[in-house]
This record gives sequence, C-alpha cells and structure tokens, in this order.
Amino acid sequence: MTAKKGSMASMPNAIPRRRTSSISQARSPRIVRRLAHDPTADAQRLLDGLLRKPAQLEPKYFYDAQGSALFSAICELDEYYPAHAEKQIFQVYRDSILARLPRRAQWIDLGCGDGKKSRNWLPLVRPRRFVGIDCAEGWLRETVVGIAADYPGLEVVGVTTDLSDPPPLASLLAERPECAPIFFYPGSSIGNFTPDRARELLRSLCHLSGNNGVLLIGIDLIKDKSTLHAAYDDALGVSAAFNRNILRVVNRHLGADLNPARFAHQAVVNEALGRVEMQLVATERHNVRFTAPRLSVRSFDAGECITTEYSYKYSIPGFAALLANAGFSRQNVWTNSSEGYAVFLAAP
Ligand code: AVI
Repeated sequence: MTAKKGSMASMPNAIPRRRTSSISQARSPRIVRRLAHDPTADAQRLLDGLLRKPAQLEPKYFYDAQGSALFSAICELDEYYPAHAEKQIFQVYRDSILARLPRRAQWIDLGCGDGKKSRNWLPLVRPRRFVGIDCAEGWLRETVVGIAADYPGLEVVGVTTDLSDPPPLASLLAERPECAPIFFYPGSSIGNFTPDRARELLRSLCHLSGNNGVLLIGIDLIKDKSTLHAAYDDALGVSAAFNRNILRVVNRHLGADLNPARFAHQAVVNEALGRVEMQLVATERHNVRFTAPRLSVRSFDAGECITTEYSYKYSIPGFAALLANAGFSRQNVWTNSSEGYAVFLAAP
C-alpha cells in the first residue's frame, strides 16, 4: 500500500478543552517511577562505557531538556525524512488504521516525548486510559499533565523507564483487564536497539498484548546512503548540536569535564550492518576527568570516537520476520509515497 502525497487528510490536534465543569472532572495523572532503578549502577555503567575502548554511550542520555528540544527541532528539518514520512502515512491511512484498532482500549505511548503524536490519535481512538512512557522524567510530567487537562475523563498514567529492559508494565496493564492495550511506538525508535534487543522488546510487547492487544509501530527503511547521511548530519548543524549535547548530560551525571568543543559530530552510514552510527570524534589529544561514581581519568587520542547511537534501518520483509519471530502473526503494513518508511500494525 502506498500513500499518495496529494490526498492528505488533516487530523484534529486535540479535543477542544471544555469549560469549568469538564475541567474539574480531569483526574491528576499518576506518575509511576521505574521500579528497582539504581542511580549508582546507572552511573557506573555510563562510566564503564566511556572508559572502554572504543567508547560508547547509550542514546537515552541524549534526552535532557535541551536534547529533547533539539530532537524536536531535528524532526522539523527537511533532511530528517522519517518524521515527515510517518506523518504522511498516519494522515493518508488514518481511517484504515483506525478501523483495525480495538475500542475502549488503553493507549500506551512507548516514548511519548511531548505527546504530540498521541494527541493526533486520542480524539479518534477514544481510549479509556493513556499511559505515557519516557525516560525524560521532566518532559514526561509536562506531557501527562497537559493530556490530563485536555482530555477530561481519560485516565492518564506516566511511567519513567528507558525500555532498555523489557518494560515492567504487566501489573499496570492488568489493572484494566477490560481495556485491550494499543502499543504505540512511532518514530522508528526501535531502530535505536540492536536487532537482538529489538526482538526481545517486541517479544515482551507481544506477551503484554494478550489476546486483543495490538502494536502500531513506525519503521525507517533501508535506503540510499546520501539520504541517510543528510538525515543525521543536516546542513544547519542541529544533529551535530544534538549529538554534542550528550557530553553536557554526561558531565552532570559523572561530574566530568568533557568539552563539546573538542569533539566533532560524525554520522557514518554502515551499509553492511544496515545502520547509521552517530559518533563524536576527538579533534585533539586530551584528558577527561570523571569525579563520580569514582575518580577516573580517560585520555582521548585525536581521531578517537565515542559512539553515541545506532539507528538500524529495515526492509519490509526483514521487519515482518522480526515481528513474526517475536510472536506477532497478524500484520498490516502501510508505506509512504517514496516507500522509504513503513508503519506496521501487528497483533499476536
Ligand atoms: C529517536 N530516534 C529514532 C532517532 C533516530 O533517527 O535514530 C534519534 C536521532 N538521532 C539522530 N537524529 C535523530
């Protein structure tokens, strides 16, 4: 199925907020923090990644307030086609997707960010409950408070977790057994996991879907090198700023003195492994000092890289096979006009 550019329908942004009587019905959102979260173990893992050769950071550290704002700016760039392609698919195929979604559901946004994407669907799907999941707690709080205020009567829950382990959602979802889960995972965010980790996450979502749940997921497809490169190294330098900002986040977590000016942004298209690699390359030899969780020093040679993110790209049959392998046997797929992006709707 292919979306045609000329036939875009517009999607309502939000149900208009009603007057005092309805607003008073809005329930305050519940924020559930990740259980068994150990900040010292997290800091240790982060430090280990940086001391290792080659150094590697987990992409979840991109998303402090500044990084989240920079990512929103990336999504507005012409070069960052995944955001536009997915929007096009959701607009053109809205009704056909909607017809396949369960009613009276719980809508679970895996990485809700500012909640904009979910807001396009909430008035149409009319779920009973919204569960927003994000690793950026400040952003999550703002998003769920806004959604609770704008959708009176909707139960709103926020969960802080980074999805690097299967999300601890079973007991939360079991509170509403009458509401089938709709897992909403747009933006090709699953591409930031290795295929093995992606399969593991999909397996846990399949398990959590039960008999009536579904997964609506956006997937960036393999394409030519220059399009991919431009999407991760744009002319304005927003991707570069987003990448370098991670060093400021690390400085806060580890009391470190990483200097963003001493690292250059680099996006490498690794065609053999089907991924784009985001890297920070030391422009000169220098030492970096860490004060937490223990005092350490790491020297970087000129040209040495810190890998900050992998963004895997799939073929349609490749991702369909990954879904099937994770237990999703019923699948629909929609693509945009250039067929560079796909949206899958999968059910166990
Ligand atoms: C969030 N994620 C899917 C983005 C991506 O395309 O991998 C993050 C990003 N990194 C650089 N630009 C955008």
